[in-house]
Amino acid sequence: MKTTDARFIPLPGYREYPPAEMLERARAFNLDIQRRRTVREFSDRAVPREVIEQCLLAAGSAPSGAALQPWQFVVVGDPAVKSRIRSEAEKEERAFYNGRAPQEWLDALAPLGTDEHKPFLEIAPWLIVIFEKTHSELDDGRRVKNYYVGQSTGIACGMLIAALHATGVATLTHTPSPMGFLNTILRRPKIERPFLLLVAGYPAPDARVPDIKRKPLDKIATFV
Ligand code: IYR
Repeated sequence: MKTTDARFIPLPGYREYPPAEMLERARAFNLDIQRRRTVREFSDRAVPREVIEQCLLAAGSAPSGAALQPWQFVVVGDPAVKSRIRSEAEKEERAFYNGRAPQEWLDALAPLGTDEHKPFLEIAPWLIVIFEKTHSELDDGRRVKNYYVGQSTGIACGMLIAALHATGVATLTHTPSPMGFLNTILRRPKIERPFLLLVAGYPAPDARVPDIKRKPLDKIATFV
């Protein structure tokens, strides 16, 4: 397809707000998203599949390189599959915590209190495995290269986490490394690379999180 084949429609759905309302909305959004914390202690209570589906649709609306949407979400609710994932992830994590990770990395992780035990992979109702795709299959069956795959998939994951948070679903961004075992267990093709494993569910009633602070604006942003 050439650029000249592009078809356009009037911008649908855009909303402008008066500046005061803009600021109010920005503040409200920030306040709400500041309540998001990464959770490592989950309840086994069920979260309806339809909730996850809506959040995935939201994530799938993310901008992407050449609008090719280079992601695949694989949602695992089957206890047997979750158990296999836990067992393979813990194998990698044992190697990570017992020699593979340099001391500097282990020091950086110390405030989080993480270790090789990953019971949440079996306890939480849903594991959402996000794959980044090096190639896309077009409707006519042709295989084309994807662009900015990491950026695109990262944005989609951010939107997924935000959507789940807005819904009341807690998440953990888990990155066992390496993650190749996810292709095997979930039978995904080579063009899909595991990007992130998102654990989703209700927090355990007694869930605790590390006492860490977020950087202030002047440490994360510069206006020029
Ligand atoms: N994948 C390991 C280690 C780990 C790495 C980072 I960077 C974290 O922010 C947290 C954990 C684990 O999940 O324990």
